[in-house]
Amino acid sequence: MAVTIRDIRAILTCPGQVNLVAVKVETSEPGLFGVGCATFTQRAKAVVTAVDEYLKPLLIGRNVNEIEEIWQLAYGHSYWRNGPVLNNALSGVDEALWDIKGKMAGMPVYELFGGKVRKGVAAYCHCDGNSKEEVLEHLQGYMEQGYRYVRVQQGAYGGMMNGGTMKNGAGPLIDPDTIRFFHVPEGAPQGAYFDPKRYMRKTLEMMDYLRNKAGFEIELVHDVHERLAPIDAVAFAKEMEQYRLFFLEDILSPEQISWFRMVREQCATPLAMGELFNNVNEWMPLIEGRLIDFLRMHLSQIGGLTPAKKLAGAAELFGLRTAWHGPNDITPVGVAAQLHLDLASPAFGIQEFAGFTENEKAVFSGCPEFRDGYLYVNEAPGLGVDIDEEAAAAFPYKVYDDAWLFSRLPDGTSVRS
Ligand code: GCO
Ligand code: MG
Repeated sequence: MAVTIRDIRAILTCPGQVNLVAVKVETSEPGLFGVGCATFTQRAKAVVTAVDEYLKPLLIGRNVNEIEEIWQLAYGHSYWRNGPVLNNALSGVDEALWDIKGKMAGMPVYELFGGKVRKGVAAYCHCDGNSKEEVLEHLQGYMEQGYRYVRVQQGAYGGMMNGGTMKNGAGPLIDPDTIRFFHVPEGAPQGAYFDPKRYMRKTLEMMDYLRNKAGFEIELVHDVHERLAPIDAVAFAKEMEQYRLFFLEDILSPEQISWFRMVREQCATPLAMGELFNNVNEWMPLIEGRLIDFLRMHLSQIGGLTPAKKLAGAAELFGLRTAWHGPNDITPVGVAAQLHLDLASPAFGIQEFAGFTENEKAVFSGCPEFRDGYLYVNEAPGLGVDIDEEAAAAFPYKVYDDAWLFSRLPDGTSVRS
């Protein structure tokens, strides 16, 4: 008698700075359930609706063993190709089904993917500061914690003044400091102002300083976060080549990926892209053309472990590596799902990691552990992470502070973040 899906529900909780969505899939076998990650923090409530109103009625009663069948059915059932909301909802069910399959097999999920090709997963963390000196100080701190890979930024993304974000939306005109600092026109609206050319200059100065002070042993990454005009991105990648980055991330927006060819023809700075991708048509040209080096997809944004497993295979065949997206807008279940894939992938590159707050560890048991530069799963069958729904309810949804997403150029032009 096949084990079937008995119930599916989305669990929305905000134990840290951002809204997290987990999905619990309960089965016809008493006590057998799975948990997956469906976190799209800027649109968490839309994902909850997609899970509870669309996937639940579609999938209840189906055989939990048939993960690929369920993924293809759920993906195609919307007819129009999935975007970020539906992909996240599908990811929550998909990862929960892999969790269930591991529990039924009595094995951690990495065993189902062919077993470990490494004993620990090397991680990188985020290092920021308002000056190159402050970035160096923080970098040295992370190196003492055992990190051998560190992302370095000076002033968040785009080098925003003092790394802060302006108040967003309507309201009084922006403060006098911003007006002076960015020389904005009269009547300029609120926003997170940044100056692309200043950002380039300050970041190159920072990199030069860090390499002079910290040397080339420490692997550094930097995230441009789509803040440059394409031709400036080409120049920036070329100037960064001397600093031997582990990778330079999101130098272009998803709408401008055709410019990657020009970058590739002019420099050997390793390139990373993918956290904003939802659809195979976005990443295939970059993989086929070997136009980037690291795949940065957010697993729930592309539909979960099932598509990510295929992407890791494509990376191996085309000479790319994985660097799954994983700052603070992902549940510990989602982190564990990435790690199980990282442990079994020959094409693994590096894993982004933002740590867990004490409240997140109170809501999610079995969180992966960081020790001396490496991440470890807890070896329990499945993904190894569970959610305490009562504890989750104690941290209700918070309106997302999206001020940093109202990015503006010095003349007030609104740009993507
Ligand atoms: C990264 C990302 C994040 C995103 C965030 C958006 O490389 O970790 O760029 O910092 O900005 O995930 O919600
Ligand atoms: Mg990024």
